[in-house]
Amino acid sequence: MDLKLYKMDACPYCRRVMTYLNESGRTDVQLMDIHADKENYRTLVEVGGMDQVPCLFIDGKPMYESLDIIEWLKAHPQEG
Ligand SMILES: N[C@@H](CCC(=O)N[C@@H](CS)C(=O)NCC(=O)O)C(=O)O
Repeated sequence: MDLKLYKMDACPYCRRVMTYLNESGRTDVQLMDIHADKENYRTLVEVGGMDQVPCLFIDGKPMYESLDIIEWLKAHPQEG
């Protein structure tokens, strides 16, 4: 499964998801910083449809809302 988290450092909702990722030790989520790379920002808006982070792309399909993202990650543990 391809997992990409669109995020930015200053966002408390992104930090909430990052805290979960760090605490769980999960390593299968690629981090896509929207400030560090403008291409990430463009993809977020064009594919996701909203200028809002955090957003988890699950096999290319966007999921917004930090609590929904954490819930989804918990329900779908890292494989392998
Ligand atoms: N309820 C959302 C809030 C996300 C949110 O407000 N993110 C801010 C950054 S901290 C944002 O992207 N704001 C820009 C916008 O909503 O257009 C969540 O929990 O993920």
